[in-house]
Amino acid sequence: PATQRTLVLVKPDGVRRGLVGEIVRRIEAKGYTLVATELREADEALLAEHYAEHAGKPFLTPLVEFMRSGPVLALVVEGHRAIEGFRSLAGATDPTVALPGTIRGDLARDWGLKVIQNLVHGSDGEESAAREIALWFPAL
Ligand code: YYY
Ligand code: MG
Repeated sequence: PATQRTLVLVKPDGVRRGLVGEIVRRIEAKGYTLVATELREADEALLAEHYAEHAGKPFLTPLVEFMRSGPVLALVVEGHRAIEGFRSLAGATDPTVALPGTIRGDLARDWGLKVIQNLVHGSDGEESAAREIALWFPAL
């Protein structure tokens, strides 16, 4: 498929730390297009759906608690191979080993908490992108 859409979240740590502009700048500088954005406070039901693949994992409860700790910026980002491309911009899940040059590698660190605060979420495949976009932006 040519053009893809992916769901990106700037997590509460990114909003709190004033990194929304920097993160959106990187997405735009890469050449992707913003299709929709919304700043919102996610409720537990939305987050349980969003993180359904992680049901039963030990980090799910602290993850949902963290994701409810403040507003998140949800974005739909579009471009050729945008799903893989944003994952590449974001870097590895663990910010300690995420490569410099990536959002997580440059801007996040391990705070020694129960959950990894790594600034951003990006859909990990076409199926999850479609599911997550429908969840966060039902009108799209
Ligand atoms: O897709 P990505 O965000 O890179 O990682 P996932 O494996 O989907 O995990 C979602 C989210 O959960 C991750 O961004 C941080 C947190 N997490 C964690 O705190 N501890 C882990 N061992 C794995 C994930
Ligand atoms: Mg994931």
